[in-house]
Amino acid sequence: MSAPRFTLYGSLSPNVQKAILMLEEVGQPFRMVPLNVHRGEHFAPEFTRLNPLQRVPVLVDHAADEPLVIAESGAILIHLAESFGHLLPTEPRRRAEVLQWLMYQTSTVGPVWGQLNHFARDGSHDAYGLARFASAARLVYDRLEERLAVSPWLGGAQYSVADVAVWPWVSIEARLFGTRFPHMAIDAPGHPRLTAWFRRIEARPATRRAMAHIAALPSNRNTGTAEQEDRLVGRGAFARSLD
Ligand SMILES: N[C@@H](CCC(=O)N[C@@H](CS)C(=O)NCC(=O)O)C(=O)O
Repeated sequence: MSAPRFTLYGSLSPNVQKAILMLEEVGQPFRMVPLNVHRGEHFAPEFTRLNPLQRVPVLVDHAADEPLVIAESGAILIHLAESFGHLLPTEPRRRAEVLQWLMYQTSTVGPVWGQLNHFARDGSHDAYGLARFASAARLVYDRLEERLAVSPWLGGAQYSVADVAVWPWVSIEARLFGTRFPHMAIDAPGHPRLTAWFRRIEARPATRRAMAHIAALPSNRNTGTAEQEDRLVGRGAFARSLD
């Protein structure tokens, strides 16, 4: 049996889950290389050579003689969509709409919810940071609900990479915070369209296969030492000089 065309480096994080979801959408087998970011495995020289940004996910496409290495989850989704002609329209207007919502995910949904995760979970006692990002996160939920009131899918008339990018984030935030921040629960009454959208995607065969794959990945939370956690978030001895 030949080796799969793709290798994916990653953890259990939502940005990695996006890539898994998309690989299942395009029906491509892949080799998964799990990295524990809490232990700083993504700072190792071998991984840094692949991605100098020291972030996961990283996808390697071995189709050509010289493997193509892609970091940034949005770029990974676009590469897979274009390679297999799936979930990214070519007609300029429809494509622009999809890309707008994909960029909204990478520029806003992920970073805002990621900051909330930090202030709500990681032993932070910064009440201002928590209040600021809890409110910003709520605004994102409201924006998604507004969008789904005028469009069946985030990217327009068809399921697209924009939906693939947002779905794992909604899934993970619900699991982490659905009790503490009730609007984040999947079935919260305040966002019926988002709930219906989530359930439609959850029922897709590719999503089911992706979730089975994700369920088999190790959870690395609370596995890092205090020093490794400081390095991960760039604080304490790892804070950058502001001189
Ligand atoms: N914009 C990047 C964000 C990637 C990212 O933040 N990945 C996290 C896991 S979700 C990571 O690698 N964190 C390790 C670190 O920040 O050192 C993407 O969309 O791929």
